[in-house]
Amino acid sequence: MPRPADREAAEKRALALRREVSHHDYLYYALDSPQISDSAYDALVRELVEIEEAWPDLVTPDSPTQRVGAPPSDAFEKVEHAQRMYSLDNAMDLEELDAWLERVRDSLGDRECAYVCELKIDGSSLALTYRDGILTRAATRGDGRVGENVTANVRTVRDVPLSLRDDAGDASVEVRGEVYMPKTSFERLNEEQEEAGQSPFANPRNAAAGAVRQKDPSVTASRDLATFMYALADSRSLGLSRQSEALEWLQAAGFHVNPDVVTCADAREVHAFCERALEKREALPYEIDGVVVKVDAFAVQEELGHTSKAPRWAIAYKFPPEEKTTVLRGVDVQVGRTGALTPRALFDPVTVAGSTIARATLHNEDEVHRKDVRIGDTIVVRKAGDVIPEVVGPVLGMRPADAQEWHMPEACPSCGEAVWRPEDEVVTRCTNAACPAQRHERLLHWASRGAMDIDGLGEEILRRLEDTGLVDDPSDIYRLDLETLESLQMGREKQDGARVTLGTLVAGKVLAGVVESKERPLRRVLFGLGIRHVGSTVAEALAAAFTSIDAIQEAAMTEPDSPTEDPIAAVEGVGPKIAASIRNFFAGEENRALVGRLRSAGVVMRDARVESARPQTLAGLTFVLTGALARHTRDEAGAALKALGGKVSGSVSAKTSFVVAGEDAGSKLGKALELGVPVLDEAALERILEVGEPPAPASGDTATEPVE
Ligand code: 3BA
Repeated sequence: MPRPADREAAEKRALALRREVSHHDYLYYALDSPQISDSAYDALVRELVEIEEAWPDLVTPDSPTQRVGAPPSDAFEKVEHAQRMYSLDNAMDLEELDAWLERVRDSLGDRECAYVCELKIDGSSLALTYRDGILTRAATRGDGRVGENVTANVRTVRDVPLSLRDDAGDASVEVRGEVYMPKTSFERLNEEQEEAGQSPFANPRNAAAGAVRQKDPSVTASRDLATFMYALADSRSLGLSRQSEALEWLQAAGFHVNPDVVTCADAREVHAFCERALEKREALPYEIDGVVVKVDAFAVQEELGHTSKAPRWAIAYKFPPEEKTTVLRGVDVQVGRTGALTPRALFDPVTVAGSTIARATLHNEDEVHRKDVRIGDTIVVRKAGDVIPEVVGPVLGMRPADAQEWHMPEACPSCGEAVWRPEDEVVTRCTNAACPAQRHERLLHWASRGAMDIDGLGEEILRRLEDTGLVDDPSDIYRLDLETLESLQMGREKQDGARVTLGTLVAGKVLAGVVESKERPLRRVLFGLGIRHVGSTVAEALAAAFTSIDAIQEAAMTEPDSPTEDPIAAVEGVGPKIAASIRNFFAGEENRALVGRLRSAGVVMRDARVESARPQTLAGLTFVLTGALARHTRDEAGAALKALGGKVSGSVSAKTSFVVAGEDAGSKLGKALELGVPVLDEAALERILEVGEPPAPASGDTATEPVE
């Protein structure tokens, strides 16, 4: 095509090309039935790009050339949904599904009620706002009231129309649905992640959610996302009266609508749909995790209404977790930092619920025998909660004659010393304090983020320091100098056979991390020591009560006159069992020697006395922090809440007062929504810390009340 002669001709041609390209996008993405070849399509796009380059002022926001355009951004702006995005109640089996169908029927009397069955796409929820037919905003669901503005990223998703088609052409609507990653793209992405040394995504849902939350839209564009849209925020204003009509409207307006939708008249038909969906599941190019059943008529939907979190007129029937069979090739044993030996199943790799797994913990010896799995067995595996690999059991009918029963080794696989399992315990332990595997785990724990958080001291460097005899216990870390570190030989060999050394730059970074960690608060030191039963919560309580390791040691070494006068057991959250474990730790001469070496190496292990306590205005309130906050670490935020008298807990229950949800908040946020616990964002948290008061309680049935 020759380039248009003048601006006017160019404008006309650009308009025609945009219509043409977006029409072919619709045929390709929404209807899955392209009518021109890829090269013919590319030629149209190329011509449009050339015109827009020659006359940049002719570029329109809905031009197909504008999918990737926005520069990377740092944070996502919070946006309020015009209408609440509810979640879905779950039916975990057919019985629960039937109970729901029954309830709906009961509340309708003898009136007839049709249902729409849709596949439940394993993706991430999305809301698209169109103003006068043009896509102006895309938002994540967030907590249902406030989501994140991900417009620049979502514009790169090829099946999201940048403008509405035909009759819908100038509508102002909010369209909702799911953004997902096809199975093949997900597998490819995970291979790339692993090649790049990054951890793979647990499932396509996480991968899709991660892709729409990329800082750089061009990264989102490369992730091959797609959408299925299924809801309109305000269908009634469009003159629609049922879900089935809304789906037709969406399809006609240019959206990608899942073709596997059936209107069912009764429970029997709903069941049949669920069965067929389960049979289809494996062959589908995208992951589904159930079926969503919705009452078709909007009038009936309105009658049924909502609970505080979900509509009563819809339910998600969740498939039982996907199970696969594979062959158990062996069982290895991992040694933890306390010497606990954990058997782990090693099997032929299988893809389950979207990702490849090849191992699963077997927890302990009894568990292996209770499950009766033998090496050589064909075994059934699945992912618990769709994330953690789990061995369900053997397929007994396929057991080979030479299948080998597994027994806990009598010697530690790391140090070779005899292992020991107390009569009344399930855990077998290596009790050799010098065991290299335990030493390694203890050092890793000391340096880990929850403990001393030594920046730069990773697993590989630590292992080299242990192998070369430079580091044996945590105090040795503080004796390292720059010279030793920079000449540390690392595992890899250069082409000429010479070993790679750590080098000055990395050594300096490690050393800076080590030095900085000397002044960590006492609770981190106590947790880092790995005293049995002293987790981060107990460590914190001890630190607050004693403020120095010397005071704890002194209390631990002094026999109380009576158990009721034990100053350690008197600390809230520390019972006699924990107190005994602490006494036992300090009774060990080598442990006291370690504390002494840490002290002389300059590790502080003492908290400055809090000068003036702030008024305890949050007393009686329990907070749970989940997800990544942008401006604080969870530890900092927790410490600040505690300084005002609030309690911080690791798990959500009905007693939780508030959940503070950061980025990528997962199951804890889900639990909060389920229980109706108010959810706060980071801004609301900051407000609490500033004014020292919790937000006013939510009113009415609104269980979640984000504070903006
Ligand atoms: N239909 C997810 N919610 C869904 C509109 C309602 C709904 C879903 C659905 C509330 C799927 C909760 C988050 C949300 C839009 C609220 C579906 C699917 N319908 N087919 C009834 O395929 N995963 N999820 N999304 N509004």
